[in-house]
Amino acid sequence: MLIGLLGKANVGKSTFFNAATEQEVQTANYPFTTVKSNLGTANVRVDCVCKEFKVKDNPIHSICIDGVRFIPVRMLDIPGLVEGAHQGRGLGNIFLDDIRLADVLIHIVDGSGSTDKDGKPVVPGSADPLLDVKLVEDELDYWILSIVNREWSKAIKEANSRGQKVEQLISKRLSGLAIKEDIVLESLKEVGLIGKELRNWLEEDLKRFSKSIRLKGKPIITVANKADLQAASEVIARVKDFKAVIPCSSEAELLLRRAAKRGILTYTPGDHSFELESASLSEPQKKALDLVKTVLKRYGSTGIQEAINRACLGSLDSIIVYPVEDEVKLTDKKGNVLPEARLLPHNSTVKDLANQIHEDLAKGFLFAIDVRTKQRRGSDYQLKNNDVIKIVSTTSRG
Ligand SMILES: Nc1nc2c(ncn2[C@@H]2O[C@H](COP(=O)(O)OP(=O)(O)OP(=O)(O)O)[C@@H](O)[C@H]2O)c(=O)[nH]1
Ligand SMILES: [Mg+2]
Repeated sequence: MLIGLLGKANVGKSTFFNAATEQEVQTANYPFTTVKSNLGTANVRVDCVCKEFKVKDNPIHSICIDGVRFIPVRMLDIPGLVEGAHQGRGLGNIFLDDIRLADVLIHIVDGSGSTDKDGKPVVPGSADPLLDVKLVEDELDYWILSIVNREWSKAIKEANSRGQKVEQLISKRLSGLAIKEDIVLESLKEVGLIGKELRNWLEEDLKRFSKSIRLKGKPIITVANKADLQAASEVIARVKDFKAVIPCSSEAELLLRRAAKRGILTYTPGDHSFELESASLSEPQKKALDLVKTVLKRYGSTGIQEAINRACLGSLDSIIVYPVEDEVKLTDKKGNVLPEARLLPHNSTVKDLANQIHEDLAKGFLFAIDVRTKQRRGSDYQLKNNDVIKIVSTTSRG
């Protein structure tokens, strides 16, 4: 799974990225600090099944802290988007190319209203984040439209001569965006274009269809960053009347993670509070913690974890499955208890899980055991969230 972080320049995308992935990419208070995207690993936070099964786990591909499991997901910090990117303005196609493979997008806006449309600093509260929302969503719609209707008349002729269906033609055009045929079909249905001959499509049809594809194929979670700044309360309250946003302070999350690393405090990402470990704090440290406390008090958390979880579990409706090789001890071959937690699309089958673990495991698939119920499951069994599964395969015997 890949989360893309996008937004206009200077809103805090790289700061969000650093806080979520614990990397140290460059950030600065001027536009276009990031000119090449950065790839890192963030985590989805879920309640682990170790508590239910009353076991002490020792995961190898994820982390479990007191029953809270952190599952890795890839995250891409993308350079700032400018109006007209779909026509090649700013970094144009490079920027849009970065979005192609993202399964879900986190759109970061400046919740304190302190950057203009080009990302230049302005008086806090004077810029309107709703304009950023429109700018980015419009750009994505135009971009998808330009891919769908590229050399449209020629494409219609070719499709007719080959007897190609509408959904096949369009899916082929969108394959580079990792948008599958079922999404194309759903969108055609939604905008009432099923059965309408391509040559009869109007410009308006293409526009409505492209927007529907964007909403389904590249879901967006909107985050109002810089929530720690004084002007943010009023700006975010105003935005919330028109758009669902998650208030967020990347700065606060960054401070918490760095302080936790240095042993100054204990903090589990996504928690509503932290525990101070050090009694002697310098003045700058006290000031930084005051900022963090204000954010936690006002919004309940820094918002970073909530955004990641909503993107992966809410928008994409993914499920978590725990594969094991020993259904009694819940271990892998090496004795690691609940060794991994896998994030899968919500309609995944046991066979999909086997394929994800290893092609050979899927090839030799015999049956699976649902560890919770001890029932045998066939390859088409649709997995549920928190299933613990053992796969029995000719390749796993002996
Ligand atoms: N107060 C506050 N400042 C923040 C927050 N997040 C980022 N900033 C500041 O905003 C400025 C821009 O941050 P970046 O992370 O470089 O922004 P960006 O969106 O990656 O910018 P570009 O790469 O230029 O598009 C920096 O001065 C950050 O310190 C936040 O949550 N609160
Ligand atoms: Mg940046």
